[in-house]
Parts: sequence; structure tokens; C-alpha cells
Amino acid sequence: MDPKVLLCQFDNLEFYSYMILSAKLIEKGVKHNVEIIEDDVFFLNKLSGVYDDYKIIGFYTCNTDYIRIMSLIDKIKKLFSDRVVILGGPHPTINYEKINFDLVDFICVGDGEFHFGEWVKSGNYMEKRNYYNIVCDLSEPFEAEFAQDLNKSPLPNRDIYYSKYPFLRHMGIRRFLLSSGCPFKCTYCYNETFRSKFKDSYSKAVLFKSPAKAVEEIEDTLEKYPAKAVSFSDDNFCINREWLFSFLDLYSERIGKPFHAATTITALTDEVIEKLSQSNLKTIRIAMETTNSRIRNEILHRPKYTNEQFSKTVAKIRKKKIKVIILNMFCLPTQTLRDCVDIFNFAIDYNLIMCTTILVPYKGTAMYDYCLKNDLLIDPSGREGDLNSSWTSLKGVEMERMVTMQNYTFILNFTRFMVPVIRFMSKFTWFRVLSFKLISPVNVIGMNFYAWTGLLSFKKLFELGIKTFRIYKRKK
Ligand code: B12
Ligand code: SF4
Repeated sequence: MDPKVLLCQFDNLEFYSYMILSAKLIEKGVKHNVEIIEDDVFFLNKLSGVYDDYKIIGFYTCNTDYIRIMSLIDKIKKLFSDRVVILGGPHPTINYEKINFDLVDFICVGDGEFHFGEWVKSGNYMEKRNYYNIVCDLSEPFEAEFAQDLNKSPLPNRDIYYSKYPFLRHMGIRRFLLSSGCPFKCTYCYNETFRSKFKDSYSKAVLFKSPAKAVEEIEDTLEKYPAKAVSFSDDNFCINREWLFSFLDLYSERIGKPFHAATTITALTDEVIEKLSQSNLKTIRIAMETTNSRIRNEILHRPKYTNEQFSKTVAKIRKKKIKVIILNMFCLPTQTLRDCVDIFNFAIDYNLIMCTTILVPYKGTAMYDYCLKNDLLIDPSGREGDLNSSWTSLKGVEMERMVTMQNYTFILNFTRFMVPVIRFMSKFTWFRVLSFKLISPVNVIGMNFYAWTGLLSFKKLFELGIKTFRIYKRKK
């Protein structure tokens, strides 16, 4: 009997990686399914029930997921020793030396679209040896492999999600990824690590789908799965002016739906803003990361921009009736509570919606090495954050107090008088603990609510809120 593949994840969202792998598995005639795991015990029961004959179990693994996935694999291996477990995605790609091969059978270093299907189909998964970029033995040679031309990547098979999860099918917004990579060198980002680690294996820092191919994919998708709006997940949507303009020309002509994207402030010239506005851009995410330019330049290695330049550009975008969401990070090395106060005041001064996160120095990044070298990390081998909320990875009470400030973003974003109040209260341990436990989930929901209103209906936002609460309940 042919082996079946189960692709597992924790987040309630379509993963491009799985939709692409699925297209390839279909091509090779491999039966497969996707599973969004809400509860570990329930999932383990399913492995002996509906997934009884799913021999190969795959996990998309970000740094954030690794520890949780490893604890689940430990249980899988104890209960079902015949299952073959394979990890793919950013963590095994940039940290393959650190994978625990006592538990994991194989990892995929780089893109899975090239050999995964044939590895399953031809029965190579039964042999403990490396197969191109599918690796189980680091002492033997292997080739990390990456897409060189996105036009040659298979069209994502969305049906794998939409036929199974009505919540995703009826989301009202469809996500697309038209490029990969970003030319900047931010120390906390995957892109810089990826480039320095695999400098001989990739062709260009940023790859794009051709505008014609991109629009074709959007058209086909919307025809099959209608939606009110489109969201581009690209790291830096506006980074190449020439590509952007020719894509937007076609998009306006053939699609024209309201859309959402993320970019760096440096890409937003007057001409680009005008073009985006004419093309029906409704919301844009721009990372400022911190108002402290020393930290931005010397520690984060962000592209160069001043606070003034940032505020002026943002004002121009808002004049075009485009909603701006700025992103900021808390608990950065050398950051102080004063900096956090400045961040809130900046958002209030310019009337900006702000989403904040807490820095997680991911293993494998320059930021992790910096924190390790300067003895800043509480636990260098510990957890690497969580999708929705994190505790500080950096030592010090000041850092803990910044977590509390972050937990109240949904209020401090709009009420200046509350900023010193929360800053003062964060002195008390009980207040910090209580805020983390009770307020941080509300904060995540609040920030998402402000960020997505206008693109998602109230009903969808409500459903998303409920799902987020369920994640917290599970964690508790
Ligand atoms: C779209 C996107 C999202 C989306 C969708 C996430 C998803 N998993 O698809 C959302 C908004 C939900 C998201 C959330 C997060 N993201 Co994100 N995201 C991206 C982005 C921009 C594109 C991912 C993508 O679709 N790539 C295209 C597909 C085709 O490539 P791929 O995912 O690498 O998959 C290929 C291979 O990796 C491999 N593969 C992958 N999985 C598997 C599994 C098996 C079994 C096999 C064999 C192969 C295989 O085959 C695939 C096809 O070739 C990347 C940037 C990037 N350059 O990848 C960041 C990125 C993955 N995200 C990142 C982060 C940090 C996050 C969050 C932790 C943010 C947060 N604090 O909440 C969460 C984590 C959620 C999660 N568990 O995935 C980091 C990861 C860093 C790291 N070292 O782990 C990245 C790299 C961004 C960055 N520049 O640093 N993200
Ligand atoms: S600008 Fe964003 S995507 Fe580009 S390297 Fe920096 S953090 Fe990564």
C-alpha cells in the first residue's frame, strides 16, 4: 500500500508551504492530508483512528514551534514507533546542526517542492540515508536546495485547506505570496541568516513571480474561492519599484479588489504611495521597530530612516485614506522603559494604529549571537516565544516591565494619560504576572481587531477572537 503523508500545524491559517507541497504530492500520486492541531491528546487519538494509515508525519517548523513540536513528537514516537517524522521550514533550514535526530527521523533543508514527493513515492523514507535535501545524517553530504525561479513553483493547492476547514474557506480575504526574501540585513531576521548560511545555494536575495503569473494565480484563486479582499504576505511588497508598478497595473486592470501588504518605509516614495493608492491599497503594515534610532541602526541594523522621515511618509499615506499599522518591538537589547513611553507617544502623536511584539532572539540569527555574547539571555536554550504572546528572553526587571507595557498596547495606543500609570504599576511583580496572564490575550485580540477592521467583517474578527482565546485556554 502506498504511504500517506500528514502535514501538521498549530495555526489556523493556510500555509503556502503545505499548499505547494500538496500540489507536488498530487503530481506524484501521493495521498496526503493537512491537520490543524488544536489539542495534542485529541490529535494523538486521531493518529490511531482516522490517521491510522498515515505513515509519514510532517511539521512546518518555525523557531517558535520547535520545542512544542519536539514534545509532541516524543509522544508520537512512544505511542506509534512505526511513524516517520519529518520537519521542514525555517528552523531546520537555518539550524539543521541543532536538530535532535534521536526523535526526528528526517529534516528538509530548504524547499520541499523538489524531492519530497519522489522521496515518499519511491520508498526512500524507509531507508535511513540522505536524499538530496532530505536529511537524516549530518555526517554524510547533502544538498540544501532552494527555488531559483518562482514562476516554476507549482500553483498552491488551496483545496487541501478549503475542502476541510470552512472557517478558512469563508475567511473573506485570500492571502498570496508573490516574492521571497528581502535585501536588508536586520539582525533578528531569517533573511540575513539564510543569505550568509547558504550564499552558494541561492541565486538572488529577492525572487518575484512575474506580474502575469501572479495575476493569473490571483484570478484563478478568486474564481474558485471568492473573497472580498486580498492580502499579500510578502516580506517587503514594495521593494522593487519596476516589478511593483507592472504588477499593480495588471492587478488594477484584472482584479481591483482592496488589498493589504507590508513594506519598509524606505520603499514608500511619493510616486509609490500614489500608485498604491490608485490600485486600491486599503491597509499597510510598516515596521518602525523602535523610535530609538541608535538601537535601530547599531543593534537591529534596520534600513536607514529617521523618525521624522517615518512620520512624514506615514502622514502622506494616511492622506490617501490608507490605514497604516506600525509595528514595534519591545525588550530589545539596551532598550529602556523611557523608549517604550516614546513609542506610545509617537503612535498617539501621529494617530497611528500600532501592533507590538516582544523580541525573541531566534537561534541562528545575528541577534541571538549578539545576546549570547553579551550574556543577555535568561535561558539560551529555552523556548523561543509563541505566535501570540511572549515573555522577555532578556534578563532584567526593566525588560519584565517592558513586557507589561507591551501587554497594554491596545489601551496605551490611544490614551496618553494611561502610559505613566502602567509604567508605574509595572514596578510590582503581582501586577506584571496578572497582566501577562489576563491582559496579554486581550491585547492580542485587541491589536488584531484594530489592525484588521476594514478588511475583515466583524463576524470574522469575532470568530478569530474566539479562536485566539481557545489557544490561550489550551496553553493554560
Ligand atoms: C507568510 C508568512 C507567515 C504567515 C503564514 C505562516 C506560514 N507558516 O506559512 C503568518 C502571518 C501566519 C506567519 C506567522 C509567523 N511567522 Co512568518 N512568514 C511568512 C513568510 C513571509 C512566508 C512563508 C511562506 O509561505 N513561504 C513560501 C513557502 C513556499 O516556503 P516555505 O514556507 O519556506 O516552505 C518550503 C520549505 O520550507 C519546505 N517546507 C516547509 N515546511 C515543510 C514541511 C515538510 C514536511 C517538508 C518536507 C518541507 C517543508 O518546503 C516548502 C515548499 O518548498 C516567511 C518569510 C520566508 N522567507 O519564508 C515568514 C517567516 C516564516 N515567519 C517568521 C515568523 C517569525 C513568524 C511568526 C513566529 C511571527 C510571530 N511572532 O507571530 C509566526 C509563526 C507562525 C508559524 N508557526 O508559521 C520567520 C521565521 C523565523 C524563524 N527562524 O523561524 C520568517 C522566516 C520571517 C522572517 N523574515 O524572519 N508568517
Ligand atoms: S526589512 Fe523586514 S524582512 Fe527585510 S530583512 Fe529587515 S526584518 Fe527582514
